[in-house]
Amino acid sequence: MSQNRLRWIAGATAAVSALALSGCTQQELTGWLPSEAGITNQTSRVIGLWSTSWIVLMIVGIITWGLLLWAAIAYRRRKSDTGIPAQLRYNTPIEAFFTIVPLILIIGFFAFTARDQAAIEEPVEPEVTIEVFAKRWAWDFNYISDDVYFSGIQAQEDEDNLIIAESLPTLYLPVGKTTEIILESRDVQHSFWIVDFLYKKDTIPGKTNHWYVTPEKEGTYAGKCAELCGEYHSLMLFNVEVVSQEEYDAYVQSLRDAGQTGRLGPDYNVNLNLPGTTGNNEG
Ligand SMILES: [Cu+2]
Repeated sequence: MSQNRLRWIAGATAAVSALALSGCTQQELTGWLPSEAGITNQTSRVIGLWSTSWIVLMIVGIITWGLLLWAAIAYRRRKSDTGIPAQLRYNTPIEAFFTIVPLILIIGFFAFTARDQAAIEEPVEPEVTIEVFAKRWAWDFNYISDDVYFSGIQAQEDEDNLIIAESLPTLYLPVGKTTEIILESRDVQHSFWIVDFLYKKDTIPGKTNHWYVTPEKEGTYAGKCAELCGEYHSLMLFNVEVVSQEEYDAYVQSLRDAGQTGRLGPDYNVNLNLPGTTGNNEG
């Protein structure tokens, strides 16, 4: 390759990278994830894992596409060629390379994912404990620390099939407080997903799951069921309001004033006749 051409390629590469790196939008910084760093104590960790994985994969992609293109051009059929080209098989160094490099990549992705997952799943002493019961097709929220509850209904639609925002169940969380969310199901398997928190976890009948999170930014966030659970799964929506401690206390007081004290426990579950349960006729 001539010096001139090399210089041209180097120049073009530098120009493209400068362009790509200078004008990073918020979307690009988060790798198009629907969130941003600092919404919870976990979002920057998730965004970091996601974006770094993409950068590594893009580099692998560019090298691979480059090699493909180079092979196609360098070994293209010339006018002087006759017959079929030399038939090659078995190249141990290249085959070993093709096996070992992806293996190293996969082990790397696994290790970093396991590290971040362990950090996110680490139980912490909660300042606020919320118990969530998923049910077809809505949510019940028990504010265990404050002994009040809220019982949701599934999203309602207007004549144009648009969701009526006021009909959605809303979960209130105080900002900056270590929160334990206890996840349970009243019927079938659901998944509790707060989109901007970049995390979801299944609610499984007969099993209790835990999620530890500290919301760090006040705001309204969308939540939904992320496990197909029946006819109105798509209407199993909720909102999350991350609010100041004063607003949270005022909300808790409003539930208390409405008489919603105590807990909507498992006695409201649908599947009461689990194995080992004695029949009703035996009293
Ligand atoms: Cu569901």
